[in-house]
Amino acid sequence: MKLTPLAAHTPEAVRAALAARGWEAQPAWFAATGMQSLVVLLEDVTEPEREALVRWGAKAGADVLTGDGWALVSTAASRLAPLARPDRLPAGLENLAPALGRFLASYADPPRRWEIAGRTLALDHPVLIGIVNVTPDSFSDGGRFFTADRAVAQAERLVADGCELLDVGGESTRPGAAPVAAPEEIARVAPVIEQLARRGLGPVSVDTRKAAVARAALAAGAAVINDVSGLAFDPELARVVADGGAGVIVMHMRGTPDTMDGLAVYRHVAAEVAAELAAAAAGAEDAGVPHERIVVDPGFGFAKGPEQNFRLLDELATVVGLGYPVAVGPSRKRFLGAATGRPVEDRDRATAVACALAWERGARLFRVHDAALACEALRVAGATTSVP
Ligand code: PMM
Repeated sequence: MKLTPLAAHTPEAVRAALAARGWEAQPAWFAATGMQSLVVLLEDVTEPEREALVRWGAKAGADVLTGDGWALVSTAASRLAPLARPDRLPAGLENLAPALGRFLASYADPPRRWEIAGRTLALDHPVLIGIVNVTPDSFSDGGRFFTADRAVAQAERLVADGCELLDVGGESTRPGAAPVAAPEEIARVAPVIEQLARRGLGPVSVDTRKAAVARAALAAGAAVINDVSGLAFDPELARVVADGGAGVIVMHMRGTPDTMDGLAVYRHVAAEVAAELAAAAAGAEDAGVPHERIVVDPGFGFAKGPEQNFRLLDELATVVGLGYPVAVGPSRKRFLGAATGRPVEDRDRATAVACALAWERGARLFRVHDAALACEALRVAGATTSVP
């Protein structure tokens, strides 16, 4: 007998091994995802539920570690599946079925498209979002015009380098940045969005927390609202997205850019960020935004310290497990400087590596300042995975 260890961090190795032995693509993919080992952390577990889980684990051959109010379950996806089926569920575990069912459904069939205003973006390959910042120092009309021209030139470069979405922002969200009133923010972003739309550059997203800006941006031709506050800053914003038929990026942060650093306290950063994002996305759906228009983003650098950002990057699968497409924005951020010692203007290589790691963990959209390096890194990362 000859033994070959297979890579198990994704289903790819098993899929390829089956395909090489004559299996058709689809059954090979389903068998490979079924064999894939999954680990789920269960919290708010009652004592009877914990006992039922331990009994089930012993029978099913699953690893179950438990403590007071929690359990960690590790087994193949196909073994976990009966726990999500009301007809096969062991007594006492009824509360587990809905959440597990949702997770397993999105694991087996991850979102492959993102619906935005007027079109659909395919997510079967890495999608680059190019950053177009319109935060001028001079607010004179001349200054604005100059800025708009520069923004269009930057957008042209980003598209040439592989960006499929352009994210126009008129308010800095760095800690200590001066707040920008809605009329001023509109005056910055709307002319740029109009020009990009007129030149067929885009689709365009607007990076804003304000409903009034979102409304003006959609009127100017934007197709996506990217809200770093996760729809928490302006209660009107979710309705504007819903009424405009726009796509939305719901990003995780806590507090505001001025208070967020003091709120970077987590016991388990990935679990907490995912739970808070799930609540924000559910709020969007309650306000009428269809599920297939929502993308979530863990918000690197927002209410997270360097170590928390790296933990979150490593455990991105927890956010992917929510069942929405995941966008990431590590571009040039401080945590990359902490790891490399590089200043902000020399972090595009680190950004490209972070994007490749995020792709491998399930992210599909990548918000970057420089697209050329990230595009190359993502071509390599993308080539290691197949799409069934
Ligand atoms: N980061 C910034 C601004 N907007 N939007 C999303 N979706 N994700 C991010 O990580 C994000 C964002 C801050 O970065 P910048 O000031 O360099 O643009």
